[in-house]
Amino acid sequence: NVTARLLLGENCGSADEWHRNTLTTKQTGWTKGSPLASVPKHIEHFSKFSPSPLSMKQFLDFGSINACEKTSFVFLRQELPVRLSNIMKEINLLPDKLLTTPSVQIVQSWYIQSLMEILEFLDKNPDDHKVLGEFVDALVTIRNRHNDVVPTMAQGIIEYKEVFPQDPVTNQNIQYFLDRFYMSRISIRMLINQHTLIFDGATNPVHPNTIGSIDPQCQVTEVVQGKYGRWNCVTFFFSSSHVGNKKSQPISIVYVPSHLYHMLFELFKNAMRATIECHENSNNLPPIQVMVSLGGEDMSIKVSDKGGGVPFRRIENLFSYMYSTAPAPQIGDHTRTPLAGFGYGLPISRLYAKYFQGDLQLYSMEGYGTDAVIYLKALSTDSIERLPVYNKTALKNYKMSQEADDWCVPSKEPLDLANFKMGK
Ligand code: W6P
Repeated sequence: NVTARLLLGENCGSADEWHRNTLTTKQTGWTKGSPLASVPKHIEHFSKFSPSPLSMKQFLDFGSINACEKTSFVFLRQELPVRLSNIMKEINLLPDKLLTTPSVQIVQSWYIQSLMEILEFLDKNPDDHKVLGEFVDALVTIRNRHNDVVPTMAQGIIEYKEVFPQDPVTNQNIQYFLDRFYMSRISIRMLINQHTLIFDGATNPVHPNTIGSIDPQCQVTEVVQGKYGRWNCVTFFFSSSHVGNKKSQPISIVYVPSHLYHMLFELFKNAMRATIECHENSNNLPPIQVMVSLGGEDMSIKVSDKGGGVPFRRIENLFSYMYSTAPAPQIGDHTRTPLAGFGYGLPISRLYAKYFQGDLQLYSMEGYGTDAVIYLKALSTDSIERLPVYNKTALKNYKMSQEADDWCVPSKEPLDLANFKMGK
């Protein structure tokens, strides 16, 4: 029972330092000879490899007629341990007060368990069909095990925040880690989804031309219009919303429709909320406008609302895991936390955009409204996975100490000029 042992582990060291914390058998209480005892050694080995980012073309090749399940299997039984181990090294660099929270311990145990299950396949025969089938089953088990990583990590942050009040350094470090951790997770799930979808022998009945989760002709305006998922109340909104592009032609790119849907859903949700809250006393809501544009390099989608905007100072906070991790509101508590309800939607949507070399940015004018823009690569040759790698630079970023800022702190007190009076 991995979880139980990890919870019993003594990972207690200095309190608030972001320092190296190598997982040892002593710390975890693992007994020598158990399969778990060899895990740190495997993490050491596989974290020395850099993850191999795949391009859209490579993803599509795995699903084409000449590619085979065997090739994908041999690639994944190496690449998945590499990606898992790289990020597990970073988990171990978390400050003890965060690493030892029950929630983070559980997440860590899931990673250890999944790594072990994939390593089982290293000495198996790729020509054995039974092995290939077992591998698909193992991947499905692993994917399900990690379904709740995001809320579980959020719980860990809440537990940590109870001990440490929000401070800028903590916020920066958590931002750095979670951006890398969730990007790694997106990429690992992408690999697992591709393999399990392509080699389960069935075609997608709704979208027969997809290669795994990739649509080689993803119609962007169709995803915007909600044809890929249920928009629920959003469809209603579309009656008054304008979706346009310059030439009124269908625009398609090689992309993962579910990722695009996730980002757009988040942007619409926020735009609608701002619009409704800003015009509470009016029976006429200004429409949300969408502009889709295809250029030589970028495919951009702009979602514009007239919901009153956000002060520039607060924009960064909309993407902050720390500031948007609010404990569940207590019954009877009517104090409104400024960002409660935003959740992790925006930072994770931005990761989806960045995953294939795009971005997501907000341009807001307080008092008027907000433009949210998704930038994606127009060319599949530019759509290459953007992956974190554990190396000296990453290590340095975790060792950051609490030093003074090199910019002055503005003071709201009036300057007492008497201090500067020269004697006559
Ligand atoms: C707002 C805040 C926001 C975030 C993301 C997208 C749109 C909007 N509008 O007022």
